[in-house]
Amino acid sequence: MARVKLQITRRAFMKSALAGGGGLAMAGLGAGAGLAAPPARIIDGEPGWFYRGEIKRTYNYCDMCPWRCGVIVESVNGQVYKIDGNPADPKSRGMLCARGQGGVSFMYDPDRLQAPMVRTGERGEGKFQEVTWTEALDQAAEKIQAIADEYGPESIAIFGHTSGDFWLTDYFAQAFGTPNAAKPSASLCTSPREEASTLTFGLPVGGHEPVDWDYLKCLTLIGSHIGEDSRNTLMQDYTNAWARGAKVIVVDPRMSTVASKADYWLPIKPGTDTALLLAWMNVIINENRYDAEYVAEWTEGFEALKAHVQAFTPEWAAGITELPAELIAETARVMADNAPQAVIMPGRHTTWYGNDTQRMRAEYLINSLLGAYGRQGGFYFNKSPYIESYPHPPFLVKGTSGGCSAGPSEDVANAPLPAGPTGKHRADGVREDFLRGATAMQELIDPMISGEPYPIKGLIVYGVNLLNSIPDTERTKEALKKLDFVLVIDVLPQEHVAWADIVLPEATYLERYDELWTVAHKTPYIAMREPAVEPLYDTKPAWWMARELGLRLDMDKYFKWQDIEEYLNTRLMSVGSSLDKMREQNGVIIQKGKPYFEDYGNKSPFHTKSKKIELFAHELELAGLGGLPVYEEIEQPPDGYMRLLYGRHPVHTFAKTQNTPVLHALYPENEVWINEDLAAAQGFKDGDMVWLENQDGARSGPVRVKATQRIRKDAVYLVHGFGQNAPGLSRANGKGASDTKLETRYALDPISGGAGMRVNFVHLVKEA
Ligand code: MGD
Ligand code: MGD
Ligand code: SF4
Repeated sequence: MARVKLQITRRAFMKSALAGGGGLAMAGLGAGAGLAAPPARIIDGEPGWFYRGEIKRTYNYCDMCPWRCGVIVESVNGQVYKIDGNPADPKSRGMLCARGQGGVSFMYDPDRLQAPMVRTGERGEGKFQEVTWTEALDQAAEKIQAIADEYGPESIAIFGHTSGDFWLTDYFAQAFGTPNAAKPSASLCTSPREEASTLTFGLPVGGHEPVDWDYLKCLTLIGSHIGEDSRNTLMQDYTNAWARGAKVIVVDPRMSTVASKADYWLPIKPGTDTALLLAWMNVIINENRYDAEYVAEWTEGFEALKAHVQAFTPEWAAGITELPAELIAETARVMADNAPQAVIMPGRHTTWYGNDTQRMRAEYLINSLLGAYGRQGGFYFNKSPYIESYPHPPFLVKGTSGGCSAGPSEDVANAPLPAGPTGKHRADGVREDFLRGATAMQELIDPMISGEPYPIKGLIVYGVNLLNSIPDTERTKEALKKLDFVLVIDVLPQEHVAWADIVLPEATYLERYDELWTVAHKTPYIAMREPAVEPLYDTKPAWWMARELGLRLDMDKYFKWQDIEEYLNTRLMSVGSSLDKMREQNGVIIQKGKPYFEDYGNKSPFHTKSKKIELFAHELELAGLGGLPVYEEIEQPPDGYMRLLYGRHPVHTFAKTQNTPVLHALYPENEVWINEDLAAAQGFKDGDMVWLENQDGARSGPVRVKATQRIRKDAVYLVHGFGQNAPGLSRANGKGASDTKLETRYALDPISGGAGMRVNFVHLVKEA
């Protein structure tokens, strides 16, 4: 009884604490260069910004991370002062996380790129000279054209991320005719979960994990670290469910923030999750705890699955996962007792060990046994909003860039499938090994070096942190040296910018219009982005750059629109709206969804061949990859080494916000988490400065030791995005250690093409 009381008290405390934290964040980080705006009339002897002139409010969607919450931006006299969550937007509901608030500071970062530049020194030296936009675009177009004439359009690769990437990675790439467009948010992030979902349900997960939070009773997180992964509405939904008393099971080798609030923390041996998942299925099936009616009506392959899991008992899994067999059985029962309002939430960053699609399928099979899909409190079916593309002639190739965001890239025409150098597609348009729905970014590097199976000679990098996001950075540098042409479009002098031939500085999301943000959701919706102020310095938006390049490359027929407002208004006309009407409707258009089975009448919501959930994946079986998930042992750390794990920090996004003044002030450098007893045995203590060295001799640091009992002895943990080597980033340069630089190898998932990066081992070296 005492335990229950304590739990309720703690939940109530957490709810108010989190609400308080949100309130603080909302009040605190908005004014000037993103610093606190005290609620006083006079600030530093001057009237508060809100008295200095008329407050202009504009609609936008946040670009500080890929979640893209709807925001309202307040500016006075051409200066942005404040960003608030848009209450009408389903992904912010009037709130923001710290990074969203930090957008003002991101925009006013004095280190920003300010004018187009051409290289004057060697690649990598970072020596440039400023030029006019006309000179930069003319030279870039000339180079691109020359490469395409000699080697074909496919010899230009385009890497893109952040929300303006649509213009380059999707629109420009498909119109130009290169299949070699890729986003890190696919093969370095979500591709296993998307591929597994497509194989099992015929449907992708989409950008927003469709957990029906309001009615949820039991949440299981496999590695997802909500709270450190600080996606705004996800944290709101989690907090509400938790405060309501939903059970929480967290599986993580590290006691993450969310694990510290969970009912069950399973400190699993890294890389053994599939064994745990198989054992959970064993318990759920053998104890008849599955939803037999649902399984009979909506799934295919149950008998094969039942036979398959017989050997995978909790005792078998205990020996592999280093978790007690009773705990494995008990947590399976907790899930089943709460079904169908019980879900294993698909993680987002799912490229871990190279066998990741099978692990994700195992998660989906459990959710299916519990009858969670299409049921209130389980998973809803998300639906994309209806809106027409801007009319254009058919593109030369179909998009293959993928990515975790169901956004602008849905807007692609039905063009023939390309044959990329990763050999994904047969000439008849059938996916060769049906594997790898999206082009794998890391696999496009080899053809840049070897020229096989055909050469890639030019690279356009839009909003991708090339030397901080792709493993094996030395290989990337080798490729950069070999290329005939490198064009970088960015807002900051990130490390890779020094390797460009031409640098085009973009205006930030607060200074530009952009493609509409179309979101597959329980309530499908469309959000708009408009500039709050004129672009700072000599910067321009991506849509303008893509169009200017297109016009110079004889692609006029794809760029008939004269400006972005015409483009957007034409699209919006198809849903009876316009930019003006959207402004009157709080910046969003919300449509009706079809979340549950009853919304489909006699039709099946699943898009597999059988129109059912395919527990047994025939396609995988035919390809020799196994119709049902199996546990595969992975390499263990050599003596004296620990596995390198990594993840997020609540106030930073990847490697792009470390230089943002207010976010830098909150968390200026990362730490290496190591088990306290192990650290002591190795002669290290909390606060020591060390270097990390991996199995191949790559080093990063110095970084501070965080000696803690909250992590297993076989792993260390770093927040991703630090340890940068970019002198132009005056705050971030040289702070902490880089997980990426220690990831000299990765394990390729044969099904999704995802690059598992948790296959590197490090040891601590005293700072010299
Ligand atoms: P992961 O990187 O998959 O994160 O966020 P998630 O999908 O939640 O998981 C990190 C967790 O996995 C860590 O707690 C780590 O200890 C644990 N882990 C490591 N190895 C294993 C293992 O073998 N088994 C298990 N069970 N757990 C393991 C990523 C997500 O975050 C993504 S993809 C994006 S795009 C967003 N990025 C982002 C950001 O940059 N900053 C912030 N603040 N939030 C973000 N939210 C999103
Ligand atoms: P960021 O560091 O956010 O990561 O990969 P990236 O998207 O490459 O880099 C964004 C880049 O865009 C930066 O160079 C930034 O300056 C620039 N930028 C920001 N705003 C704008 C803009 O408005 N316009 C333009 N043109 N540029 C802009 C993320 C990817 O990384 C993902 S999604 C995941 S989940 C993986 N995470 C991950 C990890 O956790 N560890 C390691 N080692 N590698 C990882 N790779 C993947
Ligand atoms: Fe911006 Fe935070 Fe929302 Fe991401 S979760 S879009 S950083 S407010």
